[in-house]
Amino acid sequence: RVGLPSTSESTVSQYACQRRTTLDNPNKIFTDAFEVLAENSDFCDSKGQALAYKRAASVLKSLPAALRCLGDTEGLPCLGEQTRAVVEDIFECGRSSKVETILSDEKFQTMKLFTSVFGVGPKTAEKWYLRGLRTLEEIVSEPHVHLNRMQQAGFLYYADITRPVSKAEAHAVGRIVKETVQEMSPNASVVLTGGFRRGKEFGHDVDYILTTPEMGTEEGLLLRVIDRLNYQGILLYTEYQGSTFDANRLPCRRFEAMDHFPKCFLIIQLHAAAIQDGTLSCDPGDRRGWRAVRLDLVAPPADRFAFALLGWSGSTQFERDLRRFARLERGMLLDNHALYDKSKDAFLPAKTEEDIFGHLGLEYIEPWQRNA
Ligand code: TTP
Ligand code: MN
Ligand code: MN
Ligand code: MN
Repeated sequence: RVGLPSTSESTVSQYACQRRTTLDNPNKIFTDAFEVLAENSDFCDSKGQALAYKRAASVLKSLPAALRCLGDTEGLPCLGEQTRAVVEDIFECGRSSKVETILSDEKFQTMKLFTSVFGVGPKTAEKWYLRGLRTLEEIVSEPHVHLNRMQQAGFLYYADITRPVSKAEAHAVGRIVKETVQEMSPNASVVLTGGFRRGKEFGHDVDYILTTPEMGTEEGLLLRVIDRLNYQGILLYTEYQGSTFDANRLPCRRFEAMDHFPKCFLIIQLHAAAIQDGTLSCDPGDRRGWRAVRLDLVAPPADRFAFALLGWSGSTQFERDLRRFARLERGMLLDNHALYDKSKDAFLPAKTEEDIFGHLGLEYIEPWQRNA
């Protein structure tokens, strides 16, 4: 069993926050299959089953080498009968018939197409599917379909938004945000988060955290940044959510990605001239000289920066397991805002992510090792 940890030397933790998961994934053939199964379960509203597939994929992503036989899955956490059967299928036939069936299923294909539109979740997609709609053209031309503002933007910029954002484009967006912030608040900081902080080459959007040393000024700063981008004429879509943050509220028990900080979900125009090497990841035939990019900005108060950074850096699976580990192994509650120790009945403050890992008694995991 060369290359894989045997049970005697080291065991793989059931918690992603106790594993180091880089972007190089030697088990992609298996994890891709699990991710199709997870997505299908999510479409069918089987949250528990979806989570089981996501956990299995996450465990395999953390392994230093490819599985060589079914026996290599022995002793691994989060791999049950169903996931082992998929691994066995892939070893025997080079593919999983269960996955092939889903991929060729009309409902799955349609749900995948509809949910690829910004602002369309599984609920809406299913409603459209049950009405007999099958293509994006049918949706926009159907008079009885009501689209909200977000979905309208999703259709309008569909081609751009579904095209992956490159690292160079993400940094170009960061420079625009930094320049804008600098003009108004020289002490404020703009920090990259999300998938690009984890080292990804491509992403579906760009995520930055804004914060000011003067507590209580972050919400105003974010609003002025939005104003300024709007004045520059590069804002194509703006969805602003004001703060609902309450410092006395306990961290939430269940995993939910949404937090209470002031934030915005934007679509901005990124011009080729703003990019270091001057090339946009667009069709070569595209003569506009710009592309639309999804940008998320969040503005936590300074004393919550570390929690927000840890929460927004992802991956989602890593975040889920951090919170589950805190609750089940340490009797603590963690979310994007705070860490609370139940036995001490006290909030544990943190200036850095290292402080949070320290409070949890976890070895520090670098952002690029959080691709669980
Ligand atoms: P995403 O931008 O959705 O995902 P990503 O950056 O990991 O991957 P991609 O390349 O596809 O963009 O979310 C980033 C993290 O932010 C994710 O762990 C969830 C978290 N998040 C919150 O904590 N609160 C929120 O309100 C939102 C919208 C996201
Ligand atoms: Mn790896
Ligand atoms: Mn992102
Ligand atoms: Mn995002």
